[in-house]
Amino acid sequence: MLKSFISLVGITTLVLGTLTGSGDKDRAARPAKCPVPAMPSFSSLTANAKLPDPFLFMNGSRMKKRKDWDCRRAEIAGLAQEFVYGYKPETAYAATTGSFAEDKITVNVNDNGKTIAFTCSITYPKTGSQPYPAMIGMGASNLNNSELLKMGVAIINFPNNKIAEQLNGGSRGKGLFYEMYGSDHSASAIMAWAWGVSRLIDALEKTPAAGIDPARLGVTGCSRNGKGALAAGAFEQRIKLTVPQEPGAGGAASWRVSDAQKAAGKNVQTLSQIVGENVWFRSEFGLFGKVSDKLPLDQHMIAALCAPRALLFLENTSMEWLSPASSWITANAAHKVWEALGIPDRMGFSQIGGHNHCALPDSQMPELRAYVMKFMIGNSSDDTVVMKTDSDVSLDDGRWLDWSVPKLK
Ligand code: MCU
Repeated sequence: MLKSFISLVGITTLVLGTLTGSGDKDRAARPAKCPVPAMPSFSSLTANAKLPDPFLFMNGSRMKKRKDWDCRRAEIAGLAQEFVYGYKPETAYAATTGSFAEDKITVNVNDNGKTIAFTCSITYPKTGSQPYPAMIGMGASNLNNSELLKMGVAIINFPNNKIAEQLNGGSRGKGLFYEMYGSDHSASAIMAWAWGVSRLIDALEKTPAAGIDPARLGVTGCSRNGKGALAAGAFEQRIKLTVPQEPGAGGAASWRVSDAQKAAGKNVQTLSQIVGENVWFRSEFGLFGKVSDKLPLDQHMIAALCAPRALLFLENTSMEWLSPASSWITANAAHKVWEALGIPDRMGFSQIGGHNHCALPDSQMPELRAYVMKFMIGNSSDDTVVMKTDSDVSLDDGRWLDWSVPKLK
C-alpha cells in the first residue's frame, strides 16, 4: 500500500506496478464498465521513437467506435498515474465540506484520519447573475481576468502551493496533501493539486451560497502552474474547459520531441532536466531520463485525457525553453483524438510570440473569448477549429507518427 511505499529512484529494474496501492485509482477517469488493465512494469517497456498511438488499447486492439474512447481514456489515465504523476486518491464525496464567507470558499477535507482546510478567494463579475460560471486559477489566473469578469465569468484562486510545495527538488512530500496522505504518497505535486481542485469542486457543489455553477467550470494556470492546470483538467471530468497557458515541458510539449530538439542544439527543457529541478512528477519518472522513448504515452495523450471535453493551449513562440516546436508538433498529434471523435473544434492551440512569459497578448483574446463563450458560458455555436502558430515549424508527421486518425463508428 502507499503508506509503505518506498521511493527507489534510480533502481532501473523497479517494477512500478507492484508498488502502488490498489485503492487510490482515479475513479472519475475509470468508468466501472472499463476493465482495469494491469500496468506494465518499467523493465517490460520497449522503446518507441514515435509518439505512441492514442487509439491502441494495451491489449493490442485498436479503437473502432467513438464510444470506445471512455475505456481507452481510462487506460491512458492509468498509465499517466503509474508512470508520470502518481495516483490521485479516491476521496469519498462525503469527506469534503465547504463554507462561504467574505467572497471566499473554505474547503474542509476529512480523510485518512486527518482533516485539512484551504481557502480559495473568488472574484465575482459585475454582469450576469448567480450561479456564475467560473475559471479556477492554479495559483492564480494569468489570463485577461478583467475581460473574463466582463464576460460574466468568476475567477477562483486555488492555492496550489499550499496543497503541495514546488520550491525545488527538495519539496517532495510537503504540503497539505501529504499531511493527509503521507509524505511518501506516490502523487507528485501536480497530481496533489489536481486532487485539490477536485475537492474544491466537491465543495462548490455543496455550497450554493458561493454562487458558482459547478457545471460551468474552467481551469487555467501559467508555466509550471499550466502543467498543473492541464493535469487538473485531464483528471477531473467535471471541468468543461482546460486552458494551460505557456506550460512548456509537461504541457503540450512531448518528452520525445523535446529530446530531439535538444539533440539538435535547442535550449529546451527535457525530461532528464525537469526531474531534478522540481517535484512536478512522481519520483520514478526520473527512470525515463535517458529513455523517454520507453514511455508508453507522451504529452499528446495527457492532453487527450481532456477529450471529449474542451482544451485550449495558449502558447508563446518567444521563449526557447518552452519548447515551442515540440508543443506545436505534439498538440497536432493530440488534436487527432478530437478529430477521430468528430469534435475537432473542442481542442485548440494558439501559439503567438512577441510578449513576455505569462502575459497574454490581446491577439490571443479572440480564441480565449470564443472558447469561454462556447464551453463555459454556453451561448455560442461557433465551431471554428483553432490550431495556429506564428512559427514555421514543420509537423514532420512521418518522423513522429506511425498511426493516423481512425474512422470510428
Ligand atoms: C514553463 O514552466 C516553468 C519551467 O518548466 C521551469 O523550468 C522554469 O524554472 O519555470 C517555468 C515557470 O514556471 O516560470 C514561471
